Amino acid sequence: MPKLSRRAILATGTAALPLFAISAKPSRAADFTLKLANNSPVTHPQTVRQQEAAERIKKATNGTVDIQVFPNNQLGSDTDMLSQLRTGAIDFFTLSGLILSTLVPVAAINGVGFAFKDYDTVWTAMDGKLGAHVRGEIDKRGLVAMDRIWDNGFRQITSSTRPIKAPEDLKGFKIRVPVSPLWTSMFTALGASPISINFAEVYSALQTKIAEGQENPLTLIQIAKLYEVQRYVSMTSHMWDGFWMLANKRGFTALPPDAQAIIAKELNQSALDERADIAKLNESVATDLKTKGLVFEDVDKPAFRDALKKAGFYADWKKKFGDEAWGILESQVGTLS
Ligand code: X2X
Repeated sequence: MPKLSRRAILATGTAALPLFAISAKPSRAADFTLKLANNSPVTHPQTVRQQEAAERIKKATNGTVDIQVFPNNQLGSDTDMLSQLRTGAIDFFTLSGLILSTLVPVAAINGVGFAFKDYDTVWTAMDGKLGAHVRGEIDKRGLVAMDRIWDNGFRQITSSTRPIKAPEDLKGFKIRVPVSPLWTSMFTALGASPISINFAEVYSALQTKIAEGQENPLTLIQIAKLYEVQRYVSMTSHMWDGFWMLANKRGFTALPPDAQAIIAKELNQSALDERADIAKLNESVATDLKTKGLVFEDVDKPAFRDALKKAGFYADWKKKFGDEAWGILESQVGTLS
C-alpha cells in the first residue's frame, strides 16, 4: 500500500476520477496516496461519510495521508474490487460480509435468515463477540477489518412481476442475489430461482428482466433508484447486512503506526455517523418510496422463517459455520434451530 505514489492520481488521466479529485490541496504533497473503493452510489451515506473520514485523516496527518474515495463501482464490481484489495491495487474497500465469505467463510454469519430481530441486537453482536470473531478470521486471510461495521440494513424483497406475500409466491421467482453462497442457498431453500449478479449490474438486470426481483434495504432501493424498475416491495427483513471496512494488511501495517491509528479512528467514527444517517433515513424512506409508486406488502415473517427451517437451511448452515461460530451467534441473538 504505501506506494509513495505522490501525485500518481494526476497521471491517471480523466478515467475514473475520484469523486473529489479537485479537493483542497494539502499543505504538502502526500507521502501516502491511498485508494478507498465501494459499490455505493455517490449520494449514499456510506460514500459521504467515507469522504469525510478521508478529509479528517488528511488534516490529522498534516496532509501526509491522502485517501482518494472511488465510489459506485468505479474500480469494478465487488468481485473485482476484492481481488484488487488482495493484491494491494486498492488499499481500502467496504464489502458485505456475505460476499467476503467467498474468501472468509464465517463472514457470512450475520446473514443467517431472520437471525436479528432489531438494530439493538445487530450492534450488540457486531460490535461485540460476533463481530470480533469474524474480524479475527478476516485477519487470518491477509486483510484487516476496522472495528466498526457499516450499516447496509435489513433486506426486503422487491419484484416487477408479482407481489411476494407468502413463501409460496417465491416458487420459481427469478431473484437477483449478490455473489455469495449463503444468499443463493437461502433463496433456493425458499423455492426461488436465484441468479448471482454483482450490484454494478443490478439496475440493468432488473430493467431488462433478466431478474424479476431483488432484495436490498429500503434505503438502497431508494438511493440506487431501483424503484424505477420494480413495482412491489415485501417487508420480509429476512436478513441484516453490513459492510466491513477492509484494508490490505500488508499495506496497512507498513504505514507509520500513528497514521494507522488515525485512519482506524476516523474510519470507525465515520461508520458510526453512517449508521446514524441510515437510522434517520429509515424514518422516512417507506413514505418516500410509496410516493414514487412502490406498492408495499406486509408479510408473515414467521412463515418465511418456517419455510427456511423446513428446507433444512438452519441445520445446513450450522454445520457449515461450525459449532463455535454458531454458538457465538446464538449467544447474541438467541436459539436459531
Ligand atoms: O449487492 C448488493 O445488493 C448490496 C449493495 O446490498 C451489497 O453490497 C450486498
